[in-house]
Amino acid sequence: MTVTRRTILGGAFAFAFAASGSVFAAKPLVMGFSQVGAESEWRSANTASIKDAAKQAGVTLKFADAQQKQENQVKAIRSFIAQRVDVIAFSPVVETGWETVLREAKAARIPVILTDRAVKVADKSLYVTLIGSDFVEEGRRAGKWLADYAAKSNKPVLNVVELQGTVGSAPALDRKAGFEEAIKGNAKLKVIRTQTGEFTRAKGKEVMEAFLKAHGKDINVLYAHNDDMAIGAIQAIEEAGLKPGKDIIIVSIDGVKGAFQAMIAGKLNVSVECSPLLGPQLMQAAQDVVAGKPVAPRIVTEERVFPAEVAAKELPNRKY
Ligand code: GZL
Repeated sequence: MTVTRRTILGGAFAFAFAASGSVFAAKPLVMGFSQVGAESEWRSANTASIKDAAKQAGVTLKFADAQQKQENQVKAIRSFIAQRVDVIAFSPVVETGWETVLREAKAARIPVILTDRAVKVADKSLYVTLIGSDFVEEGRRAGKWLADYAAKSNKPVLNVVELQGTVGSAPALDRKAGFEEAIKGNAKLKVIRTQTGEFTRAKGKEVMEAFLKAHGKDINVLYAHNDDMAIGAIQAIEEAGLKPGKDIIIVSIDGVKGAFQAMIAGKLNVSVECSPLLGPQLMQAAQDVVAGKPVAPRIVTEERVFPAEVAAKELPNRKY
């Protein structure tokens, strides 16, 4: 564990106090945070959680929205290094292309914390920890729910279309892998189309319109990697004169309020929770790493599966 600048500074403060008898107010921790963007309800809730938690913890937050562009995140991280922040945190829009900038942060002796999404780097010392969900498990849970549904269906085969998240992002890669693992060898489930909807409502609607144009009533199931794309697809399904949640069964991930409302309206069949409320864990990890305390290399959030039948009861309890 590298001795951080702040630990040395902390010692200096202690010495100054002992020598001079006067007290210095400890300088608030300064965090640079690079956020993916504002592409979904989930992301907005994640941003709110981080900003609220920083305020609660007395952390000075320098926040940068990358508008889903990796080059903007790299620029923001370089700016945080130049400003000599105490800690850098970010949710990487895609898994690859981070080695160079993370090496620059390491050379500047500024610890880096990943939230939400993972990066693929050979040198694991380039970041302290990853705080966030197990996306493969989320994909498995979506696939298992659908396999249980298919087992009870009187249709010989259910044709599935898939709206993937952002190309190259950890949630898109892992949710696809987990879903495929859960339905592998299931003769009743056949994925006939898969394409990115970029985690947004607009793109999810646009791609679902294309799926419907090509396959129409042959589509039995939609698997969407997030609720926002599912909600966009619901609009496309209704505009095509079909009933979402009935003619086309919809399985989605995130568990945002919009999904609960769609389930209560009978238009969405299940949402697998993916909690965006990572702010408090992030601030705690930041304070620990800056104080030189050990931090677990992986902090996984606890999550549930919400089928439509529990949506009305659960909605009042939802925090995002
Ligand atoms: C998952 C997060 C994903 C959400 C989407 O942790 O990275 O990005 O599932 C969001 O809603 O856009």
